[in-house]
Amino acid sequence: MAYHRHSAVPAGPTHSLHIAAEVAEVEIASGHSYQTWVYNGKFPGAEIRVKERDRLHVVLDNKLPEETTIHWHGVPVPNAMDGVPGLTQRPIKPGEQFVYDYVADPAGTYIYHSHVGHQLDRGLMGPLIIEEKQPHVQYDRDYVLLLDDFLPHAPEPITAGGGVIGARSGRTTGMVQGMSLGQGGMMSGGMMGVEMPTYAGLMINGRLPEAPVTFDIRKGERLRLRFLNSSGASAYRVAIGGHRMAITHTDGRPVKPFPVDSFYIGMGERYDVLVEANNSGAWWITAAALEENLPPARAILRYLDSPQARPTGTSSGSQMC
Ligand SMILES: [Cu+2]
Repeated sequence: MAYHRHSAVPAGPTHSLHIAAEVAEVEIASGHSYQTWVYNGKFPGAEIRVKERDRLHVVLDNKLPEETTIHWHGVPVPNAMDGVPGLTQRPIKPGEQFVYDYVADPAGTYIYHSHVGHQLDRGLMGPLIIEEKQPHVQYDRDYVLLLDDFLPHAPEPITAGGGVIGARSGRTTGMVQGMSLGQGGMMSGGMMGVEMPTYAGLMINGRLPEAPVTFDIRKGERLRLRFLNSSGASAYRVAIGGHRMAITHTDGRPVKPFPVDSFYIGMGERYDVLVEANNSGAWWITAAALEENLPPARAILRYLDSPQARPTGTSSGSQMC
């Protein structure tokens, strides 16, 4: 059934974007680059930020050696714009273009990503923020933190794995043990977790833990942090040293704010939280994988009025709530 939330409300201004899906070299830590598939040469793809009811007009240019599409994860777009190959559209062939055009509604925190095979695991993803005209919470800063598991090589199809399952990772993910692994097509988007590929690291905004991004803040501010889990197969526990959080939105939808010390975020999920900046210093924001034995993804929350530029200790130390 079609979803028309405010269909009587006229659409806002149009944002015309051009997105090239292409092969590019991206840096994920100082001096550590690798070649992968991304949008407009960037990993993650550039943030798309519009107001609710604005119109998005996106020309996707497929410069990849394979077919591709874009899925607007979580946004109730018209069916023909949903980017599911073979179901809502023909996959876009190499060298071809496709135009996605829809009204961005309702407001929320979303992900745009490829919906062909395991392309998501290469880096074809980015944040899509549809801002509320009247948010139900007040804040001074708004930051996006996209979580991803880093696959340093091309994703491999399930059926051609040749002992990938168990042999390299030592196990399969718990929820699907005993399932038939026959159909690669079931794995579209890589989000169903039939096996755990050999990820080499966990990232926030495309940076490995040794090269974290820093979010500058000032004492007394209220921060809105939007966490997006764009990982192919990693779920996380998220926490911030020295601070509690209030969850204000789950999967884009507003909820009555409730305080937490940490929260779990699964693949494809989004949590928006509010943080009161009331504890000067520099603190780790960490996202520890629930199943993989990898160093947690992390970023730095830095008070500009503090002389400290980096948190002391490790992200898994006593700072954690
Ligand atoms: Cu998705």
